[in-house]
Amino acid sequence: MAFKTIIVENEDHIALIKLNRPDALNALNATLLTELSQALVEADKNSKVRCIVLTGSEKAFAAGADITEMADKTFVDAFGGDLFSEFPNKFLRVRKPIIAAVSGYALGGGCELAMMCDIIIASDTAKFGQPEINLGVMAGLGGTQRLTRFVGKSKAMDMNLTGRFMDAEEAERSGLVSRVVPAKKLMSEAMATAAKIAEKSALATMAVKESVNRSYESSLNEGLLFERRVFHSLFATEDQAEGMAAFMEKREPQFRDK
Ligand code: CO8
Repeated sequence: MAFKTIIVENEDHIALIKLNRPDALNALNATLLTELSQALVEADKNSKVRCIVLTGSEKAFAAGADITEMADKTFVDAFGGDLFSEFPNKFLRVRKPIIAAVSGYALGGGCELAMMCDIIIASDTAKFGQPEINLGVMAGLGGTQRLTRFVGKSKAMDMNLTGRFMDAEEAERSGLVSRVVPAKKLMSEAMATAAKIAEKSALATMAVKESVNRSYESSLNEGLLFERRVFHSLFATEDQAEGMAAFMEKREPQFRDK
């Protein structure tokens, strides 16, 4: 499918989705959000794809929701039209792991988009922020919720109240990103990580994604029970038998997603 605001490349078992509005630092307008949802749904359905990588440009992962599209909206438009609710609903239904490869600005909705992904790998040039306060509004897609869970209350308040940016080093120290690499190595690191995940049983990687995400949506006891039940259910798969047999036979496993 031809898209206007994103570029999709399928490489081996990886769907690489690049945000592509260079003139607006990949600001998330309605077209981009629709196209991104479509590309994600397609990648999730495509049986060849085992992991998804989402990235932007060297200068910006995404500088937030498109301010020019929001500027004239009223409360009735925003609340009545349930602004920005369709996109996360679709995004969060994707069952395959999604890696955000972030270089440059990840601000507002851009930071929130990265946080909706399963792993964030950052280049040393990355800057994260929730600067909506400077526009007289606040975060609307997880900037007060996910960010608080990732970096704690004090830093989340700091970023949301002052609008200051967090650099890559601070983001790694605070638990927002999983690793920081030199800008030149960002894509090779993200693709190598995706390739590593693609080698695993897809049943197991989907189970991991569901279980880790459950930890944000339930009490510890409920989350632990959910995790244990999913763990039990993986013993119904051939991949479990193969993975454990391969370990004992000192060979590489051949997963068949069965
Ligand atoms: N929306 C629209 N256009 C943008 C945006 C944006 N968020 N960010 C940058 N641009 C445009 C600029 O207007 C400029 O366009 P032009 O060349 O036509 O004037 C072009 O991109 C380049 O930007 P700058 O010249 O400003 O580049 P600088 O390097 O000087 O500055 C910054 C880079 C610091 C990133 C700066 O552009 C900036 O502050 N951008 C706005 C950041 C921001 O406030 N983001 C939050 C937006 S609100 C939001 O995200 C709410 C989220 C709600 C949910 C979202 C669901 C998806």
